[in-house]
Amino acid sequence: MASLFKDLAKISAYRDRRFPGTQEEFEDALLKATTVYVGNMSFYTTEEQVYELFSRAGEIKKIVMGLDKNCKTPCGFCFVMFYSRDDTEDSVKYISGTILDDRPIRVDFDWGFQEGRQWGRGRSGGQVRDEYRTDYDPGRGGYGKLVQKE
Ligand code: GTA
Repeated sequence: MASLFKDLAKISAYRDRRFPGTQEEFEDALLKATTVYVGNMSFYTTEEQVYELFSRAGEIKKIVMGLDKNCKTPCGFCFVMFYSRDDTEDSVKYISGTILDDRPIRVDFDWGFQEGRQWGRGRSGGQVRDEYRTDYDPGRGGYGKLVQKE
């Protein structure tokens, strides 16, 4: 079956500034990826819940939960690794935008998990987006970190 994800503009808007290669290598990795990044998760969602949901797309090799680098607690994202590319594409097609713990999650192709990528990169330990947001989000620790410090 022809892939729906040949057009890189449609494949991912995210660019990892810590990817250790060229833009071309980054794009190539995304086109072959069997790993997805899952964003906009609640801090309370467990690995078991992620497993249950993503198993609907195919057999999962491994899940890595994203953690706050200071507290070592879940901070609202994870990586799901599949065995097959077709299952990976299905998870992006069918699971992205679905509701998990009352939140629409975002499923994005990922260039590949490496040790260290499980940690939030925000100054306060969590994800960068939770540093700057100004809304109140009870599933993600309340207000953004900068607002909390004001
Ligand atoms: N495949 O979309 C993604 C993705 N994201 C958002 C994070 N990761 C992702 N991987 C894929 N797709 O391993 C991965 C990272 C890392 C881990 C934690 O998750 O590769 P992070 O979220 O803490 O930090 O990463 P990251 O990704 O380096 O943050 P970045 O790109 O600076 O900013 C993410 C978002 O935060 C921006 O899109 C924007 O919405 C917001 N943001 C960033 N800077 C500002 C700012 N100055 N003001 C306001 N908002 C900001």
